[in-house]
Amino acid sequence: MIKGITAVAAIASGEAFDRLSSLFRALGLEEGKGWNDSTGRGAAFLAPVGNLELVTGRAPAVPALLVEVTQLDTIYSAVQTWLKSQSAEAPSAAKLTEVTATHWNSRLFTVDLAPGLQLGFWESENPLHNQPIAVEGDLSAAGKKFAIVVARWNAVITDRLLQGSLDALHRSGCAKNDIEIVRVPGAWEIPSAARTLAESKRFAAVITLGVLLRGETAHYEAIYTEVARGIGQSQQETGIPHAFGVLTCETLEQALDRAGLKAGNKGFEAAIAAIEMASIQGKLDTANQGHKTVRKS
Ligand code: DLZ
Repeated sequence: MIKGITAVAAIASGEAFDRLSSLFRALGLEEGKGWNDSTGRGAAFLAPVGNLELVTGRAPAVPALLVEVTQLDTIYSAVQTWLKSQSAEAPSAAKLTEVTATHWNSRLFTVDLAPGLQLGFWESENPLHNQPIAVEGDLSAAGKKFAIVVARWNAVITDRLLQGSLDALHRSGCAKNDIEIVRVPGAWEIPSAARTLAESKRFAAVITLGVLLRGETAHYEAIYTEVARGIGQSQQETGIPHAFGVLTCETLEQALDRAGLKAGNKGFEAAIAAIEMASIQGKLDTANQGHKTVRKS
């Protein structure tokens, strides 16, 4: 079964290699496993969608390294910011073109990072290729505020969940000052704190983190049901997305596996869901606002 396609790009110098890696990191591309030995270095960057495009005859007038994006203008600003941060080290190397329309129904800009190293960013004007239109969230947390409610009970686990959530938020562009963390005694206290935060309307989403261990928790089912109901009710009644990162496990070992050992980090996953839902909620609110305006006129 095919898992993915790796296109290998040979970069002429170590300096250009470092510049390109730095730009990809600044844009939040997820890093894969790199390598470094006496023969050279490799840096892997993972993209949600990968293409290996074979071309014969007329080659398209674009750089060989092309990154497809959504929100091209935001990416343009991010690249400009990155370039400014680099200018002291490499004053003359980088050149950024304007965003221009291509003959293949897209918009594109390029950046010259080093001699012989040009990178292109593009956005299709018809990314769905006539598929039915769906409202979809993006995974950008930049400029949005998030609240995290985390239980201290089983802190050895919940601290890891919290680290996972913070990792996801930071990697998605959320500023440190835009994250508010509230620590509560146990899972039982999560719903009321989450609700207070959601009612303040200061946050795009609330992330809830806790661990209930069946073996250690008296009335486990009753507590779990109430915590889940309370978080769900807060979400529905305030209209603020709440991500559910409350683990329910048989044993501590199982909980550790879900907090970053063997089965991913559920705190990271909850934060990603919160970021996506914050984006969807924003789009739905905008659509509803437009609908109201149309009905009034
Ligand atoms: C009391 C209790 C128990 C037995 N087990 C857990 C647990 O597994 N996970 C958790 O987050 N909290 C537990 N608690 C604490 C309650 O959630 C609550 O904080 C206290 O009962 C005080 O109201």
